[in-house]
This record gives sequence, C-alpha cells and structure tokens, in this order.
Amino acid sequence: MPNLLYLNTENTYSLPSGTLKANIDRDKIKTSIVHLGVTNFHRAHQAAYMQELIEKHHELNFGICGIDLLESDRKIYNILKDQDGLYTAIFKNTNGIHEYKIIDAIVEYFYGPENPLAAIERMAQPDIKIISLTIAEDGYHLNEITGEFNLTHPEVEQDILNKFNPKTVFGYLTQAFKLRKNRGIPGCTILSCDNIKKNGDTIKSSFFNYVAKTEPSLLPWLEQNTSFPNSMVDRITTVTSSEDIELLKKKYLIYDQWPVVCETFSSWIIEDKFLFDRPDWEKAGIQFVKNIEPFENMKLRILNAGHSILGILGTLHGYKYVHEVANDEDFVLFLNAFIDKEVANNLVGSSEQNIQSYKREVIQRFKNAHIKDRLSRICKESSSKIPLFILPTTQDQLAKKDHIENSAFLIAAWCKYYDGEDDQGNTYEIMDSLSNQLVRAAAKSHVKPEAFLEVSTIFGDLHKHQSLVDRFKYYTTKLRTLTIKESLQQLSSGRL
Ligand code: CS2
Repeated sequence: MPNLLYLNTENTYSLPSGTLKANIDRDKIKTSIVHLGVTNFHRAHQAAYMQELIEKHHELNFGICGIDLLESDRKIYNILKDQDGLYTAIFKNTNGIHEYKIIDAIVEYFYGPENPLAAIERMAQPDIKIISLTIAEDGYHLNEITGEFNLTHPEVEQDILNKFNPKTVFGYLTQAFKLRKNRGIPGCTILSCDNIKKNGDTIKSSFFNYVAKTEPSLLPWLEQNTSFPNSMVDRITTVTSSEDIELLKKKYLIYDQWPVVCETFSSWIIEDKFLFDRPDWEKAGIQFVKNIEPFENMKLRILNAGHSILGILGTLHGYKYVHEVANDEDFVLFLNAFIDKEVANNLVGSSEQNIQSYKREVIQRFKNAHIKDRLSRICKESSSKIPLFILPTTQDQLAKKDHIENSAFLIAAWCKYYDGEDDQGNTYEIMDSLSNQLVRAAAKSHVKPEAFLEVSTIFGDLHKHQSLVDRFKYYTTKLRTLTIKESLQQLSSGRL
C-alpha cells in the first residue's frame, strides 16, 4: 500500500487539511484529568466529549492523562505511547454512515504495572482536579450478594500487603491521596464512569473501606477533600476488528494500530458535585442532575440487561453479533416482554411514556449492523453483569409477588449457556472469572436443576423463593430438550 502514514503527532501534519485531524496545538493542552483504565469505552466516550470541547470551544485546560493498571492493558499502553496518545474514533450510525476523527484529548499516559510509583506520583500532582475511571464491573471487587466491598478478594489482600506496588485502583488511590495530604495539596473529584448502580457512592464506599483497613488516619482528611459524583454513561463501543484498521489504511492511508469503533449515539448524565473546577461539559451536551437514580436504573435495567439477554439467548442460537439477534423477532419479543412485565414497574421516577420510548430507542440501537457488536463482548464476565443488570429486577418482582416468568426463563437460559454448545452444534468460548464454578453448577443442573440457582456468590438467597425455583426448574428442563428458538416461540404463544 503506498505512503502509509503511521499515526503519531508528526505524521498528522502531512494529513490533508479538513480530514480527520482538527487543527490543534497539542502542546497547549494542560492536563487536569487522570483517567484510570484507558478502555475502548473511555476512548469513545469521555475522551470524545473532551475532544469536542477542545475542537469547538477551545477548552485547553482539561487534557487527560491515561493510566492503565492491568497487565492486560500493556498493549493499549504501548500503542498509545507509540502514537503520542493519538487514535482514531470511528462513529458508525444505523444507516452505515461513518464519521472519523482523530482524538487529541489523551496527552499523557502511564502504565502502573511497569512503574506504579510514577503513576501514583502523577495522580498526586496539584494540577489534577479529577480522577475518573472505567475499571469495569469486576474492578470494584464487590461481593455480588451484599454489594459490599470484598476486603478478602485475593488482589485486595495482596495490595494490603504490598502498599507501594498496588494492583487495584484502591491501592493506587490510597497512596496518591496520602501524598496529597502530606504535601498540603488539595484533594480532588473521583468520577466513576462504569455501569454500576450509584457508581460514585460505590467507589467511595469501597475506597473508604480499603483506607479504613490500611491507612485509617487518612479517612478524616479524605472525607473533607474528595467528592464522588454518581454518573450514567452510555455509548455502545465494540471490539475493534482488523477490518476497521484496514479501512483506515484504505480510506485515509493511515495506519492506526488501535482505532476505536462506536455508535454515533452518546449520553452522559452526572450529579453536579465536583470538588473544584470541571470542564464546561454542558457545552458538549452532558447533562447535570441532582439525582441520577431514575436515569441509571433505566440504563442498567433496560440497555445493559437487554444486551445481556440478547447476548445469552443469541449465543445459544448460534448468532455472533447483537444486531443479528435484535433483528430476529423471536428474541425481540422476549426482550419486550421482560421489560414490559418485569422491569417497567420497578423504574421509580420514570414515566411509562419515557420507558417505552427509551426501550424503542435502545432496540433500534441494538439493530445497528454497522458497528458489529460481538455477543462474546456482551457475555464476557456475565457473572459480574447479571447480578447488576438483571437480578435486581427479579428481586423487586419477587418482593412484590409479581411476574417472574421472564427472569426464570432467562436464568435457565444462562444456566444452559454454560453447557458451552449452541443449537447449531458449535462450541463457544466462555470468558468469565467464575466460569469454573458456573460450568460445574450447570453440569450438575442436568440432574438437579436447582444446583445452578444455589451458586450463592451470584444468586444469594434466590433459591429460597419457591415460586422462582419452580419456574426455573421447569424452564431448565424444557430448554434442554428444545432449541432456544423453539422455546421462545412456545413461550410467546403461551405454550410453554
Ligand atoms: C454492555 C455495555 O458490557 C456490556 O454488557 O451492555 O458495554 C454497553 O454497551 C454500554 O454500557 C453502552 O453504554
């Protein structure tokens, strides 16, 4: 291929003007945000919002310093270092129209596993006003049943022993804030951007629990010098494929080693309780509210739950992508029924009209064939997702002695998912840190169906609700004799 440009600052000067790269003097961007966990989602969401402020409103005071904490982040760290923090965001809408933009917002980057003290030192510098994070559901080390911080998680225990070589976000935060306090530097805002209910309150409680155990004398200062807004984040961001990399080479002659691919839709709603300055995010369409609960409940219980439902049921059929399942009426009927009969009456603070229009919009977004969102991405770490996205609905319904058929069917389907074979006779990979336990429970359920519901780290005491157990047992047995499509068809026509 002729004259390929490797993406880095110098080479962007050779790009024809008016194409992907805005005309910005990156040296003028000052860092004020540290972001922990430079995931695809962060690159497509928060960094893209910052890009808009930089490009359209000349906001140069809130550049991002990305810090990766996991061994598995080595690849993105190396690439960002190589590309001077630059990467391309590819926005794909439902009509197949793609927009491309080189994102300048990440101006510094550190890699914790290589040099934890350098990362901690950067977090402790006075120019940092916000520490935001996307560490995924399992990064919070919550006990799935109680929702409390799990101080006995092996990584947490390891951090308690090795303060200066932490692995968890809590170990890093503790050391950074200790430095800030000792040096007389003010604290800052910690902004969780993960799909967790009350994500700000959750990170605060986990962090403070960790500090109470490791550095109790720091707690009173932290109480005064930190703030943890809750937020709701939303943009479907897929796993980048080699075709996307090739597309950029072909269309723009750019070699970007890891572009990010997402839908055009984006939303971010935050509680406005920042300790010091924050960017004028309103200018980029971010909404600030007093109470996040109605927004986050709707997002987690409709969109994320909907994803998990299509992910599990679709995988059982043999589909590979979200849009394939979302365009199959048998599956969409089930999703609609779950939302209408079980989710909707637990969404306190949202009108029926809002719920219905949000649901329709979400299903439309799922139908986007151009982003090619893989079911394997959705099903990855389901053991952290189902307890956050689906089971709260089941619990609410049980408490009200209301409809639980769809929950019971879905949990039964999730059990069958761990058999590892789809209805076309193909096997699929199960990527879950609890897969050993869940595969074993699913195997047992062939003889004793309720064995799956008895995995208490996931289901708590759900196995004590006889109405759920009965329906779960019934569906588990049926699902093992019928295909998922047959089961869904029989369920919707009242024959199951
Ligand atoms: C998905 C989310 O991981 C999942 O299961 O539901 O990543 C989803 O795509 C985002 O939350 C969309 O905002």
